[in-house]
Amino acid sequence: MSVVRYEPAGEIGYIVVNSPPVNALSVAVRQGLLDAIGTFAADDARVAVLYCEGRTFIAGADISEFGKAPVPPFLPDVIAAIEASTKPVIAALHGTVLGGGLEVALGAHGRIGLNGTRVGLPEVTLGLMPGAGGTQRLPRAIGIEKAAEVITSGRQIGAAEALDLGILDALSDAADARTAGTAEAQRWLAEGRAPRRLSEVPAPGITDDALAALRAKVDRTARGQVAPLRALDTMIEGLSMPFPAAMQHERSAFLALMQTPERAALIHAFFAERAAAQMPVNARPRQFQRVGIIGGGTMGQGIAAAALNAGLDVTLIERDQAAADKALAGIARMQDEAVKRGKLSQVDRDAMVHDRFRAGSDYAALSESDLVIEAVFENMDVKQEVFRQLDQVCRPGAVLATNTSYLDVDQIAGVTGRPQDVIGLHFFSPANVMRLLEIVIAEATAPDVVATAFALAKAMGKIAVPSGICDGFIGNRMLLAYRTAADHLVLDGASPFQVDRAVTGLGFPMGPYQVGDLAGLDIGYATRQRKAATRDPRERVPVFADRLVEAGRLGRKSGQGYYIYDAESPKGRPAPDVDDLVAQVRSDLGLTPRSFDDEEIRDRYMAAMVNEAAKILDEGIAAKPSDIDAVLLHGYGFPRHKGGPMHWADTVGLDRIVANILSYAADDPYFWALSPLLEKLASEGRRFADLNAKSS
Ligand code: 3H9
Repeated sequence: MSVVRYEPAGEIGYIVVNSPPVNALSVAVRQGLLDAIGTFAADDARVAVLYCEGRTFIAGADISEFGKAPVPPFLPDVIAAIEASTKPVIAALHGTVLGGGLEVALGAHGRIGLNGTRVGLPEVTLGLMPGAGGTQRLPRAIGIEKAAEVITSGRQIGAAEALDLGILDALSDAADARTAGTAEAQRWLAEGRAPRRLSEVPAPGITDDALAALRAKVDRTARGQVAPLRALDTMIEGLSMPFPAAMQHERSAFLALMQTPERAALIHAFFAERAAAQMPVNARPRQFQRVGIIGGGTMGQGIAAAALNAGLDVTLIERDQAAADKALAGIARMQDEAVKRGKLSQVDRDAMVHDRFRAGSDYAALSESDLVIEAVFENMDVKQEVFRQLDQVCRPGAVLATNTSYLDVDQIAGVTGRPQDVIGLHFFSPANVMRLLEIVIAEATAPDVVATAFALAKAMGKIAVPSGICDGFIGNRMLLAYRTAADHLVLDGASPFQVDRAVTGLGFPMGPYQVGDLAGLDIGYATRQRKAATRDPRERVPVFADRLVEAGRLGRKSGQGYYIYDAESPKGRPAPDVDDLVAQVRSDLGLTPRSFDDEEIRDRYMAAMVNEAAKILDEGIAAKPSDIDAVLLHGYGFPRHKGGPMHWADTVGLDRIVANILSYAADDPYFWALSPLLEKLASEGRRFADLNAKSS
């Protein structure tokens, strides 16, 4: 069946797109739209309604066509044909009207949206800019400043705001887009309205000062990405040209961005997230409506909020009623915050906190739970005791999950009589905000339990990545490796502040010492103390970090760590004595410092990350390289416009990374033991991406 059809129905003609999953503008859809607009022109209908079947109106250009030679008809021409129609065309919108989808709607003469519709121009999130008139029609519809915000942020806009801004003409509570579009078309017919073409609206202007302020703001928030500023400039430049010239100008800027490594990285990230969500098993999920949570600390509260937001019922167990009440208060506060930010209605908030949430101290309350997530103190004995109790009270078939971030899930499952029901669900804090969920599949975990974990992740809007069992799973194991590389740099002569600067220069929001301060320096200290007795003598200890903790400097929570946090610098300024403290440690250890430039710092940091990732892949802990990218992008602040460490490594060249590691290994062969997989790929001239292709 054709992906676009024209249905004549008297005075109204329907242009119907049906191209699952998201009605993206593939070449077939573009051609279909062009044909349909021609049929409408020749038909007796006096107005057309353009709408989509399925879950959404057109969600954009077909991303899978990017990077290949463009095939006509090109989208700007299709939209020009829609706009040029002498009879009105009304776009009836539902779902996520994004990118080229919104550009098609802006080419129509009227736009009505169902309640719940979301619109946006997310091209910059793919390293692109709107390439089918978005930079020229949107400012004519809503003004330069608002259009600049929409285009350079790439954010999705809710229906009410879209109406307010003037992107939509009207909202409808009809049951479907066809009904809404029909009502709007009848109104147009009754009023005898003629097409209003945005390309014919006079271009708005902006003062030099306002433009300078806008550019400065976009530059600040772009964090090294090219597309947002390029999009802004193209919009402004185009507005001073005749419309057809502006369209040419936009098209060439769009095609130029298509060639950038940033675009390749961002689109890689898009597909990596979706590839990670492909379940490694073929099974149907069990039901998981009633969720139990053990532990009401920060993590337990965050998981509870995420479950409530997903529409699930939550029973939270704490050690006593006072602790349970405290958890309830914490969750209520989180949801109040969400109401304040407009993310949640007061009615939904009340239903969550009063009707769908219970907190108590008796495990018996979990007897009917479908899925229980343990989020207690990170200690094997404590966790095993929790699972023994769960084994006693939970109904047969309930999924039992641990939120451990390091411990062996097999050992936890082993204390129950139902290891097939046990799985790891490693949430990241704050769990109601962070999108990553590592799904740790244990030796005996049943396929339908794995399927349940993936279904839960989808319900919660999380990026699920499967992981095998090892110390730290995918993300924390890599974190340890690159943090250690940073510590070695400091021991050997770099300042912690220089390391942070070099790392943020790569696009990370924070460097390792800023992250340490934020998390609390006592955490790493406690781990080092615990591991001291079994530590390999070749391992180098960051004694300077221990000295800070021993002096009571725990990071943000104590007002001082590597940085000082006070009213003058709430986000922290370098503590002036840290470099001396580090120098003293070097001298105590008999180390002769040398200097590092930022490039070497970055090379070492990234080499440690990539080398560990290759080992993780080789051991089968991660299923494919793009899964590792998804983990680092969503749990560890890896700059999205670099695509993730595996994509980054492919871009830099594996042979270069191997050569670096071999040169570092001359001084420290223990830490810099080269991954055999990395060595093999480099010697064969292959890339990590080749392994993605193999596994997908
Ligand atoms: C653009 O429009 C440029 C123009 O300005 C100029 C052109 C000249 N193409 O995310 P989901 C697939 S740039 C191809 O799991 P959800 C996706 O891979 C584009 N495929 O569902 C997945 O496939 P699979 C601007 C696409 O409900 C399946 O659909 N548009 C596209 O959680 C389901 O996706 C965007 O950036 C696409 N455009 O979310 C929008 N979109 O099942 C990008 C999705 O095989 N898309 N697929 O893994 C999204 O943000 C989300 O997919 C959306 C649905 C919100 C639409």
